[in-house]
Amino acid sequence: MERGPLKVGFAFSLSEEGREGMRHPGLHGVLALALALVGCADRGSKPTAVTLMKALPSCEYRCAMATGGVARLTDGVYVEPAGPDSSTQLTVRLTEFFGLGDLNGDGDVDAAAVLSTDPGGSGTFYDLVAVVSERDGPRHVATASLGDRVLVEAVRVANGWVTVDLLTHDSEDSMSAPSVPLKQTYRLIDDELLMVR
Ligand SMILES: [Ca+2]
Repeated sequence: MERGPLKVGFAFSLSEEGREGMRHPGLHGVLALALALVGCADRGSKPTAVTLMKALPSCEYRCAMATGGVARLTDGVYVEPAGPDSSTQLTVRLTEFFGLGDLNGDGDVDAAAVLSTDPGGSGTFYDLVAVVSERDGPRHVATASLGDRVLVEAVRVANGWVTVDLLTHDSEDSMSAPSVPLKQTYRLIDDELLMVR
């Protein structure tokens, strides 16, 4: 189920470095844009909030439902046939919900984002993913399932904690209309996103 167009770039506060880059694009801005355009191939440069944010829609994400267990997104979307000779498609999509901050304590900015996976049948499955900045580029290191047809409302990163606000279902809800508000908090520990409360 599609929930509006991909909108990357409004759900976080730019660092001072990011703001500076936006005000004075110049050579620095051109370089940042060029690096962003190659997405996960952004290798060897110091990660910034801006370059990481722009790389997310072209990163490679582990996805158990995809062939080979990997979905490399293009413009925030990955599509493949749902099965041999299938007329339906598996679609993995980067939603507009993400937060930026240092998740693994190494001082470099990382991202927590939400992917949706529509396997081409019933259901759309939402996952919280952790993408950490490494020397050779951003890397998807951990996934936590948020559920089938939940409604994600916000993702925030603060002091290494990831908080997700969402609506989930009670026994009265139809799958298309979750009504129960939940706030879940995660921490990235040893490349696992653990729900801590
Ligand atoms: Ca980090």
